[in-house]
Amino acid sequence: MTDEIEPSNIDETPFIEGTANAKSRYGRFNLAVIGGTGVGKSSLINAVFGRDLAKVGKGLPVTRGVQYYSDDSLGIWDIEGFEIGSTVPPGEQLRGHLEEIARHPKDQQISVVWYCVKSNDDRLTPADVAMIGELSRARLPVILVLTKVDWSKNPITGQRGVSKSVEEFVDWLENPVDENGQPISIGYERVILTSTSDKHGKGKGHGLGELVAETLTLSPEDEKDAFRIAQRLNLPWKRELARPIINAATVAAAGAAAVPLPVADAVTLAPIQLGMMARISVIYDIEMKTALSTSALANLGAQLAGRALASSLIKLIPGAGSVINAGVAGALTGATGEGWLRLCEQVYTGKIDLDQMNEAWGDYVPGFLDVIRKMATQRLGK
Ligand SMILES: Nc1nc2c(ncn2[C@@H]2O[C@H](COP(=O)(O)OP(=O)(O)OP(=O)(O)O)[C@@H](O)[C@H]2O)c(=O)[nH]1
Ligand SMILES: [Mg+2]
Repeated sequence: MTDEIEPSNIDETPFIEGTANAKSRYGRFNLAVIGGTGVGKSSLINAVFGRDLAKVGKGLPVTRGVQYYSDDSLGIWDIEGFEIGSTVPPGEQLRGHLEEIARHPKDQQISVVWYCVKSNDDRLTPADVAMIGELSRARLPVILVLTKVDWSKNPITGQRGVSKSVEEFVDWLENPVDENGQPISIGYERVILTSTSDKHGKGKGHGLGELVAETLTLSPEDEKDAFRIAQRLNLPWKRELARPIINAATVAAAGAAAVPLPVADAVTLAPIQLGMMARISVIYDIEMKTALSTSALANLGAQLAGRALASSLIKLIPGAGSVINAGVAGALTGATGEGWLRLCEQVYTGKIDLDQMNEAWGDYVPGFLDVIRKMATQRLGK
């Protein structure tokens, strides 16, 4: 028997609780996407959020033309555009939908609306104007999203641009006028040109970064973090959320070792580290990404924390001897957080498949420990 910490001795509860707390603290971002059949709503949602909730989320048939899909961090109200031939006027129909939505629980209420129109339509219809009017009367921030924009190369200048007719549509949208040339106000906040692929179904899309930036700006303050978590295009936002969690855990671990701990008691730091790891994995939506349960992730976290807190590793860190002082405890925890953050990023960007890792994580652990050891050494060296 060595004096190493057995991962099975680490209580996984702090990871499970940390996950539940983080999920309820961050909450859910709810987006309403409105537009006619085939304008590209689902493609846009897939491109921005990296998942097709209609397939993977929980679906809730709400009423004709309205569907609600959700998972932990994201809810989508998928609302059909106005159907020609309907007996109810478009504004009234949408008002009915909004009243229905307002009767739903608080965690399903709409934060931002993407009102989607095909960019090759050359105008907004009176139905669009009436519906956007209803949204703005309901005080919902609306982004007018022009979809399926074709960015093609100008044969002479070689520069990519949109067609003349799209340009004219955008000019009109920026300063809308009625048939008499009188300015009218329509009630959307911004116009954004997007595509999710080129006309051959290839390419990465266009305008999506701008769409997420504007969505974040218009989102109510207390929904912003949920949006940062739900979206998948902007990685730095996630890092910005994760860093303060690592810093807080570093401080907490230093506090826990204010009276230096015997190395054999390093496991005392495990709850702080597991809580930190849980929050970070919620930020990267690792459960969703990997289809691992919270308890499977908790187990993985405990394995890694156990290895990181092993006395053989701690003894390699300068400043540690037979005891762990505040500096070493903080450095070790900060480094574990950074290591876990990198692991989550790699899973998130698809560089590591955690499904496979669950079986083969042992192969990955030495590298993880190496990162922790280097970083802890660096932190103490500063
Ligand atoms: N060229 C091009 N095609 C697109 C783009 N976005 C979507 N499409 C295609 O348009 C079709 C409809 O896209 P969806 O995303 O399913 O549209 P939707 O609005 O969700 O349609 P419904 O759910 O049926 O109302 C699909 O064949 C997509 O591949 C785009 O940016 N450019
Ligand atoms: Mg769809």
